[in-house]
Amino acid sequence: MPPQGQQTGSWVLFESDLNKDATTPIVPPSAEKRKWEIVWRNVILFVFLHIGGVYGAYLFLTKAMWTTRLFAVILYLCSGLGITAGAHRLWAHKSYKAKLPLRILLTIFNTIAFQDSVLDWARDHRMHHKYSETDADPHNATRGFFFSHVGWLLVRKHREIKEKGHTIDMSDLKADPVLRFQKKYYLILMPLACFILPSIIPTLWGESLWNGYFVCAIFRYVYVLNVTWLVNSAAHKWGSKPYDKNINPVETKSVSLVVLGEGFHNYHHTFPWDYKTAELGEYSLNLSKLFIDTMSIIGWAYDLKTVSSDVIMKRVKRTGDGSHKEWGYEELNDSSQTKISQD
Ligand code: ST9
Ligand code: ZN
Ligand code: ZN
Repeated sequence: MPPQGQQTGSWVLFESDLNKDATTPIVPPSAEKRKWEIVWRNVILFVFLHIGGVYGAYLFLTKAMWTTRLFAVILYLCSGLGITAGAHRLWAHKSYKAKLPLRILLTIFNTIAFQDSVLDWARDHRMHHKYSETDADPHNATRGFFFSHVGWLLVRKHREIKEKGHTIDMSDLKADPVLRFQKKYYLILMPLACFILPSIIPTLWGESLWNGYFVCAIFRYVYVLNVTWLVNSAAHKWGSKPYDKNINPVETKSVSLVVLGEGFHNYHHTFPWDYKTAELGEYSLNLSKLFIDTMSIIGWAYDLKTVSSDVIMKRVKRTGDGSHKEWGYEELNDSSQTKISQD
C-alpha cells in the first residue's frame, strides 16, 4: 500500500513504488471519513426526483403509448450523446474537433441531459482526471460508492477542489460562443429542453401530459443521471485493469452498454485523449463512437485522436494487470491474479 498524505488524506505515489512487484497493484487507499456539509435542498430534490423516476418507470412499462416509450428512448440516446460525444469527448477532452452545426446539435442534446452547463461539467471532469482519487477530484471514488455515485452532489465541495480549481485552463471552452450562450441562458434553456418540451411533445400523438411528464421527462432524466453516475462509482470499483493496475478505474462492459460506450474506464483514464474512450470501440458497446464516426463521414467531426496499438501494447505490458486478451499474462497461476475479474 502506498504511503498516504497526512493532512488531507490524499494519496501519494512515489516513483520507487512503481513496478516494485509486477503482480502487486498500487491503488489509492480508501479515504478516511470526511465531514459532510449536507445541502438539504439537493437531498430533498433528489429524493422527490427519484420517487418520480420510479413512478415514471412504472408508467413506461405499463401505461404509456408505444410512441411515448420510443420518444423516451430517443431522448435517452440524444441526451446521452450530449454528455458522451459532447461534454466528455469533445469538450472536456478535446479528443476530436467539431464544426459549428455539430457543436450546436451537441449543445442542444447536452441541455436535454441537464447535468449543468458544459463549462461547469468539463471543469469538474478535468479536475477528475488531473486529481483522480484525491480530495481535489469532485467525485473522489476513494470516499466510497455512494459518494462517487450521487453523494458528491448532496454536499458542499471539498475546499481542495476550489483551491486547486485555478490550475485548470478553461480558456479554450470559454472562447466558444455556443458554450457561453448555453451557460448564460441555462436557467431558461434547461427547463425547456429537459422537462417542458419532453412533457408536451407526446401530447401531439394523443398521450396525456401526465404520462409525458413522468415518462419522457422525469423517468428518462433520472435514468440517464444514474447510468452516468455509474461511470464514477461502479467503473471505479468493479472490473479488470488491463491497461494500468495502479489506478482505480476499471473496464466494465455491462456499464458500457448503458452509457453508450463509456465503461472502458481503465483504458479511458490511461489514454484520455482517445475519441473512442476504448481500445477497440465496437459499435454495439460504443454508440458514441458510431455517432462520432458518422459525423466524421459527413465532415462535421474531424481531427479524431486515437492511440496506436504499439503504444497500447507497451503500456499493457508495463502496467497492465495481465487480463488483456492479446497482451495479458500467458498463465494466470497465481490466485491473486485469477481473481482479477473479467467483466
Ligand atoms: C450531474 C453531473 O449529475 C454528473 C457528472 C458526471 C460525470 C461523469 C463522468 C464520467 C465520464 C463520462 C461518462 C458519461 C456517461 C453518460 C451516459 C449517458 C447515457 N474548479 O459547485 P459550487 C468554485 S449534475 C474550479 O456551487 P458548492 C467556483 O469558484 C445534476 N473551481 O460549490 C464556483 O463558483 P462558479 C444536476 C470550482 O457551494 C464555486 O466553487 N445538477 C470547481 O460547494 C462554487 O461552486 C445538480 O444537481 C472546479 N471544479 O456546491 C447541481 N468547482 O461555479 C448539483 C467549484 O460560479 N450541484 N468551484 O465558478 C450543486 O448543487 C453544487 O455544485 C454542490 C456544491 C452542492 C454539489
Ligand atoms: Zn474523461
Ligand atoms: Zn473516472
